[in-house]
Formats: sequence, C-alpha cells, structure tokens
Amino acid sequence: MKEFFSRIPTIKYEGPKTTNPFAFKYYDPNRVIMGKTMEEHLPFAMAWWHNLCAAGTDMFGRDTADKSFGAEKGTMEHAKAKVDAGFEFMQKLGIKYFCFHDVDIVPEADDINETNRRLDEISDYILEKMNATGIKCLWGTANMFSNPRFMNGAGSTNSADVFCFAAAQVKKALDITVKLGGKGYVFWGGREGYETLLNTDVKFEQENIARLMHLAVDYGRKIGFTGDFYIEPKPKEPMKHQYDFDAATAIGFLRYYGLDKDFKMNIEANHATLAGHTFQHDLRISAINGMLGSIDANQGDYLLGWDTDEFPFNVYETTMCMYEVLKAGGLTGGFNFDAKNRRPSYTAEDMFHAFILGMDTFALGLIKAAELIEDGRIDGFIAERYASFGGEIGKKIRSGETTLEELSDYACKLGAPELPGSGRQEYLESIVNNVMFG
Ligand code: XLS
Ligand code: NI
Ligand code: NI
Repeated sequence: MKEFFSRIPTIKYEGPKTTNPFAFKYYDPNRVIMGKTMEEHLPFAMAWWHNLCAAGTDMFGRDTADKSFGAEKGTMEHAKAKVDAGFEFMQKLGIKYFCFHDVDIVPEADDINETNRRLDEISDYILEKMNATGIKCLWGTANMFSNPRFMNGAGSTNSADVFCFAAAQVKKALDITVKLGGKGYVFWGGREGYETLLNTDVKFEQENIARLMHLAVDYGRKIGFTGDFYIEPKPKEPMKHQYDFDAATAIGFLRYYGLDKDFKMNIEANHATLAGHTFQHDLRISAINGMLGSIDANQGDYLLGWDTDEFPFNVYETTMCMYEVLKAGGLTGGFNFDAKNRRPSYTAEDMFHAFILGMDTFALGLIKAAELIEDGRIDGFIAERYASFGGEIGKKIRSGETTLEELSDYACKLGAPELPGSGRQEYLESIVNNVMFG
C-alpha cells in the first residue's frame, strides 16, 4: 500500500515541554478527566471536504495545495486515493471518525444514476477500510448547494423537479450513511434561504423544507437509521438570509413542524459568531433544550464577516465550549473539524499541524473547563445569585403556586426592593484567568 504522508510520523503525546512539531502537547488520549479519558470526551472527526478535497481555491485564485494524491482529479481512482490518504491521515493522528458529503467521496456525474453507482462502489471501499482500521463514520450529509440546480435551495427551491432531486440525494446519502454505520445525518441549510423577499414565499419554502426533513426521517427510520438527525444553524452565506439562523431559530422551527424528537443541533463555532452570538451561547441554547448533539469544531475571525473555517486556536473559546459540553454530560455526536488550512499553508505538513493545533486546543479547553467546574467558584456564585428564589415567595413563583395579585401585595408591602446584587462579571472573569494560567 502506497504511503501518502511518508515524511510524517504517527503523532503521539509528548507533553507541553516538547518542541517536536509532530507531537501533541496537550491531547493525551489516555488521560482521565472527570471520570472519562480525553479520547472519550473528545470524539474527533475529519471533514472529508476540507481535508481531502479543498485545495485552496478562492474567489481570487486557484488551488495552492496538491490534493491529487497521485491520481487524476475527477476520476474514481482519485476518489479511492482520497480514501487511502484519508485513512492513513486519520490513523497517524489517532482520529477515530470522519464526516462526508456525497460529492466529497465521488465525483458527481451528469446523471444521478451514475453518481449513485459510484457511491455504491466507493462506500464498499470505505467500509473495507473502516473494518480494517476501526475508524467510524460520525455523520453523513448531501451536498445540495454546489450544483447549479440548487441555486434557489433544495427543500426551499421554487422547482418541484429540483425538490425531487434533493429528495433523491438525501435518500442516497442516508443509504450510504446507514451502510457506513454513521451516528448522525446532517442538514446544513446550504442555500435554504433567500436573496430577496421580492421573489420569495417564506412560509411556502419553510413548509417544504420541513416536508423534506419529515420524508428523510420516515425513510431513515424505515431503513434502520437509529441515530440523530441534525440541523446545523447558520445565519448567512451563501444566501443573504439563511432560515436556520441560529440554534434558537432552528429549535423553534423543529418544534413547530413536529421534528424535535428526531433532530438535534450540530453547532458550528464560526456559524454562531456569524449570528452575532458566542459559540458558548448557541451551545447553551441547544443544551437547555435537550438538543446539543454534535459540534463542528472550527473558529471564525472576528474581523471578517464570513465563514473562514479556521482550525481552533482560541483556548478561551474551547474552554467555554467544553464547559458547556461537560455540563451537558457530553455529546451524542462528536467534534468534527469543519476547518481548513489557510491558503498559504499548502503542504502535507500543514495538514498535520492544523489537526495537532485543533486537537491540542480542544484538549486544553477540556482540561481548563474541568478545572473551572472543580474549582466551584463560578457555580457557587451562580447558585448564590438566584438564592432569593429559595425563599418563601421565590419558591411560590418557581412552582407556579401564586397569583399576580399575591405578588403585587408582596411588592406593595415591601415598598421598594433592594437592588438585585452585583453581577460581579470582572471578578468572575478573573477567576477564569486564574484557572487558565494558574
Ligand atoms: C458550511 C457548513 C458545511 C456543513 C456540512 O458552512 O459548515 O460545511 O458542515 O454541509
Ligand atoms: Ni459545518
Ligand atoms: Ni460552516
């Protein structure tokens, strides 16, 4: 078997003191934190599209990286070379999962029947590799945004024929996800949104998106898919307005259309920040609604208004992420690096540096989040902050055993309440720094 990354060794944990660029400084898969190993806390996944397909093309220039893996692009030989390279890559890093779109794993043909045949062929090949290595599929999805037919979206399209093509792609992507034992199936909105309300019937489009999701659930359950469906919220890009704006919007949509039992959230850091939230916010909203499923682990650039899909570097962000994940009792999904190298980082070495950075950044986040929880000062402060609801009148409010008149009488008797107590934000932030840096 050809070795694609022969210059790069298997990446091992060497600890924070090492200067070996091909070693983990913080990600020690066997280290136990709050009763589970790091590897159990952090089921990392490789995104097929960024790591094995994207080669640096942007609006202003062509590929900078060579992702041919020794084969001619657009052929099934290339598709297979990507499988070989991808599994070698994941094995060298100790990555146990991957995520894919249908068109990441095969070149799309003009006729859907031929694309489906290719998908059958490649999935046999991927399955062999999975069985040989123990690497698993985290989730699958259908790319319903690149092909020009989806210019107005897939579920949200104005064309009934295009809607059927979307249905066909979802059906096949579900078949392949089930065949590969995928834990989840993702709906990222793609082009499900609009450019202008002047040509758009929003209610009609949202009903159709919900219909497509219901059809997917019915079919998926019929063929034995027991995992979670996910919505991956994003506020904009490629459409000016994307319907799945953020977690709160997507959860409301799922409940309204009766999809909330089968769906959870796949929260992407960069999407949350594009929506004007912190990553932590969308995780918290998902968690308190019982819908925190999986994470697309990346980060954006606060100076840029689009999905830059950078590898996670910001330890404050991963710490607050892991704080939410630990509090929620973990994910049913995993941490998919929906992230790409910067265009000038075009070598094979850079692909490894990127994953080492991402995995170490999350490992640090996990270590620090556990320390924050074990430290207890933040939890203690929050409990204290709401303590008045443990008093007689507070308890009545919480249990619903009161009336507006009773509360009004209580207030009138008091005359004026005391101020609600300091929020102590700066004090709490200093605790975070204290835990982060010792
Ligand atoms: C795009 C999305 C996409 C999904 C999968 O912004 O993040 O990559 O994760 O379709
Ligand atoms: Ni994503
Ligand atoms: Ni994204």
